[in-house]
Parts: sequence; structure tokens; C-alpha cells
Amino acid sequence: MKLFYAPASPFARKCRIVAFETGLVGKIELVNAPPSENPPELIAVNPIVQIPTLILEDGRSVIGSDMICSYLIAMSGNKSLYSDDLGLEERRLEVFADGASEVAVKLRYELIRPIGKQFTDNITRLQNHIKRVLEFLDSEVNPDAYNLGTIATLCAIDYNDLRHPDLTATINVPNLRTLQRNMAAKEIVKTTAPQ
Ligand SMILES: N[C@@H](CCC(=O)N[C@@H](CS)C(=O)NCC(=O)O)C(=O)O
Repeated sequence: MKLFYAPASPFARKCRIVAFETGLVGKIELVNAPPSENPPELIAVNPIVQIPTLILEDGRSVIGSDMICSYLIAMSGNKSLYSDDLGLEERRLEVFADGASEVAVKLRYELIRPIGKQFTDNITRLQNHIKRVLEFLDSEVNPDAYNLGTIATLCAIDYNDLRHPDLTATINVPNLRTLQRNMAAKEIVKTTAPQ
């Protein structure tokens, strides 16, 4: 299999950690393909030119990091990242965490516009979304758990810290900070740290 990714992507990072934890990492070739550069090999397999994109052995594409993670867990038969067979609670948290990553990416795209072309109202709106969703995650997460939901949450808070450090410094999320500390020593967390 092949996984199209970019080193900063929180969604691709989540898939890489899940690939490791399900024992599939050795079967997946990583292809660095930043979508902003319109890589032809990514365009050829994903018409919406987004990463992560997983290419299966038979050539089919799987897109959407939540779908990719579900797929890897199902294919491996390793459900250790779920608390039960369906992993509904972990997948529920995953979707909120992905929301925190998604808003952070949108804010990033807004902030890299030239100053005169930025929409200040949109920037404020996105900043408020980030504050709300990070506080929500803080109230929901069990910082001592290691599962699909907490992995997605880690990817979201680390990405927000990377791209919007001045904003996250003003948001009080003690459980997310504990989660970061608890997971920091894991090799796969270190090697996939966003850059
Ligand atoms: N919902 C998607 C979001 C993926 C996403 O937004 N990826 C970003 C990079 S972090 C991307 O490919 N952006 C390029 C674009 O949307 O044009 C997922 O969970 O995989």
C-alpha cells in the first residue's frame, strides 16, 4: 500500500500512528505529496487532491483520515485502539478532534494570504471555533488513555500548537497538556511530530 502524506498534516499523522499501532506500517510506503504543489501522482489517484490518501494493493484509493483509520483497523484485525468491537466512543472523539485540525488548517490557509486579502471576520470566527473545540476536547478526553480518539486529539492539539502558538497559549486545556506529556515518549509520536 501507499500513503500520500505531508509532514505537517495532522490527518496523515493520525493514519501513520494507527498504521504503526495496527502492525501495518511495514506494508505501507510513504509518499510525501504536499497538495499545494499539485503533485501529479496525487491528482491521478484523488480528484480532490487531499492528503492523506491511501492506495490499496489493488490500486483503489481510500480517502478521509477517519475512513483510512477504520480501514486499517478492520484490515489488520487489531482492535486495540478501540474499547469495544465498534470503537464508537473512540471514533466519536476522533471526529471532534479532526474538527479541531480542520479549523486549524482553514485558519492557516487564511493567515498565509497577503495581509490585504485576509478576511479578519473569518479569522476571528475560526479562532473562536478553535477555542471552543479545544475546550470541548479537554472536557471529553481521558488523558491517560491511548486509543484512536486520544491519538486524533494529540494530532489536533500538536498541529494547533505548531501553526497557532499565540492562540493556543491563551486557551486553558490542562487535560490536553497532560495527554501531550503522556504520549511524548512514544517513538511513533516523536517520529511523526508535525514539522
Ligand atoms: N477530512 C479530511 C481532511 C484532509 C485535509 O484537509 N487535508 C489537508 C492537508 S492537512 C489537504 O489535503 N489540504 C489540501 C486541500 O484541501 O486543497 C481527512 O480527514 O483526511
